[in-house]
Parts: sequence; C-alpha cells; structure tokens
Amino acid sequence: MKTAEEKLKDFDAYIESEEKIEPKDWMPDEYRKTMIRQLSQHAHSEVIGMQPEGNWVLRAPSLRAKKILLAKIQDEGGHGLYLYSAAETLGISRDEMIEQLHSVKAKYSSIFNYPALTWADIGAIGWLVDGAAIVNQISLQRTSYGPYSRAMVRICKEESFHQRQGYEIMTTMMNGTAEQKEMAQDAMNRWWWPSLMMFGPPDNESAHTKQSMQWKIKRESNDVLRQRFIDKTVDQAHFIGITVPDKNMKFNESTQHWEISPIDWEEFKQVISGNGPCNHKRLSHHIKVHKQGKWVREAALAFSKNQQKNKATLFTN
Ligand code: BYC
Repeated sequence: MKTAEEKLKDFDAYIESEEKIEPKDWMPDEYRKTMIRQLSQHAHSEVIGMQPEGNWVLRAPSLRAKKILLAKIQDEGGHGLYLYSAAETLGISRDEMIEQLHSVKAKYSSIFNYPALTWADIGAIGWLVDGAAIVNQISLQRTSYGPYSRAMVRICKEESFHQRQGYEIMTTMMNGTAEQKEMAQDAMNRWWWPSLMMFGPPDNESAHTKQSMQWKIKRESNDVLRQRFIDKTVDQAHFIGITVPDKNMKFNESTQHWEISPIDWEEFKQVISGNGPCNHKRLSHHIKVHKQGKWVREAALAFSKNQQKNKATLFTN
C-alpha cells in the first residue's frame, strides 16, 4: 500500500510524462477541486453566454444571419453540456453545480455581464469574445485531465466557426454605410477591453496559475494567452479598417508584439464581484428559466427510468 506522499510523487511523474489523468485515477484533492472549479466555471460561461446572443435572434437582419446565430447559440448550449458532463466525472452533480452558480459560489466569465446593445455587438461577441475563447481553449486541448482535453478538441472546432461568423458581420458592416461603420466601431470600443479581461488577472496577481501550470491544468499563463490574442486581433482590426480603442498602443519591433495601455483591473474586480452592468439580469434570468424547466427535467428523468424498467422486464421475461 502506497503512502500519500508516494501517490503524489507518482501523480506528478505521470503528469510530467504528458499522460492524461482519467476519472478513476487517483488524484490529489486539490487537483480535483481546481478541475471542478475551472470546468464548472467554464460550463456556466457557455450557458450564460447564450443570453446576450439569444436577445438578438428575433432581430437578426436576414434569414441567413438568424440561422447562423441560432446554430451558434445551440453550439454554446452543447459546449455547456460537454463541460458539465466532464465535471460530473469528478464526483460533483449537475444540480450541485447549478446550485453553486445560483448562490454565487461559482463564477462565470466576466464578459457576459456586459449588454449586447446593437447588431454590431453580435459581430463583436463572435469576433472578440469567441476569438479570445479560442486562444484560451486551443491551449486547453492539452490540459492534463482527459475528459476536459477531449471536450476542448471538439469545442475548438465549433468556436472557429463562431469567430468567423463574428468577423464576417464586422467586415460587412465596415464595408457598409457610415452609420453601419459607426455602429461597428462603437461595439469594438465597448467590447475590446472586457475581451482582454477574459484571460483573467495579470500573472503576478493570479491566485491559481502557478499550481495549475505545474499540474498542466493550464498550459499557458493568462498574460501569454492575452498577448497572443492581442497580436492576432490587432492585425485583423487593421485589415477591416476598424480602430482599436487604445491611442497609446504601439508595435514593439524588437519583441514583435503589440504593446497596449494598462488594463482597468478595478473594472474587472467589480464585474467578478457581482457589480457589472448585467450580473443581476444574467443570474436572475438563469434562476427563472431553471425553475420553469423543472417539469421538463422531471419528465425526461421519469421517461428514462421507465425505459430502464421496461428493459429490465424484457430481460427477465
Ligand atoms: N471571469 O487565478 P486566476 C465562451 C477568477 S466563454 C470571471 O487567474 P484561473 C463563450 C478566477 O476564477 C469562455 N472570473 O484563475 C461562450 C479566480 O477566482 P476563484 C469561458 C475570472 O482559474 C458563449 C480569480 O479570478 N472560458 O467560450 O487560474 C459565447 C483569480 O484568477 C475570470 C473559460 O472559462 C474571468 N474572465 O484562470 C461566446 C476557460 N478570470 O475561482 C464565447 C477556462 C479569472 O478563485 N478557464 N477569474 O473564485 C480558464 O482558462 C481559467 O479559469 C481562467 C482563469 C483563465 C479564466
């Protein structure tokens, strides 16, 4: 029988050799706790993220735009399901995770506490928010927890389509009338800084990065991923003629990176502590529809229990 210390040593060596941790493998409590925290936060983000977009389904400017938006929102729901299922393999139930969301014990991404005011916001969400999500998630495809890593592979394929959808809307608007260009620029001005905050606090203030990187839960740090997103997105902005709302931004020839002005971390802290423009709206809507959906969940469970009973009778007869 191995001691706790020996088990931990084996675990660390296993991670070091790039093997994936699977649900039935031994893992330190802290690894399990961190994984549940990140997976549930990620799942909640996907589902809460459906709200600002859902608000525009009935107002999409064409049937084509409506179909694409509907498909994207449906994908986000699916991502939530993969991630909730991956979290359940660690011993927490879906009900517990939803309870933690409703009682504000679990977070969801800060970005979804901002309103989607115009159709251009749907473009900005796809281009910037999904764009930021992909940069983070490509790296998470190599996370050390098997079920999370496999979910990420599938999610990334769908996210690339989402990012293209948003960039297409922004490109179309930037080739449109003066009013459309102004609308696109206004959305860019409002979504740029919150998108940069999606990557989390700076590395030197991030509570979890060091341990999460040691366990290969996170493969790259918040600042590294944020910089990658900036470099990609600034070039895309220039290509369609939209202005990045940062007058002091400059390209550093020696590092080959875009350098930005300081981020307003006070705004980020306010948003993640419940004081963003839409925190109350997003959470109360989720609580309301979760209550409304109770009979659906009960009916689905009763149906599946009934099916299992019928199967059992079939085999005993
Ligand atoms: N928002 O030590 P840190 C999407 C919290 S949605 C809120 O750096 P960590 C999409 C953090 O939880 C994309 N809270 O933490 C869907 C921690 O607080 P707690 C969602 C944040 O975990 C629909 C504290 O700040 N993607 O794709 O090492 C439509 C200290 O932070 C945020 C994911 O969730 C934030 N932005 O790193 C369109 C990716 N940032 O928990 C698109 C998976 C930090 O101790 N998650 N906090 O109370 C991750 O990669 C990491 O969890 C993070 C944070 C990089 C977000």
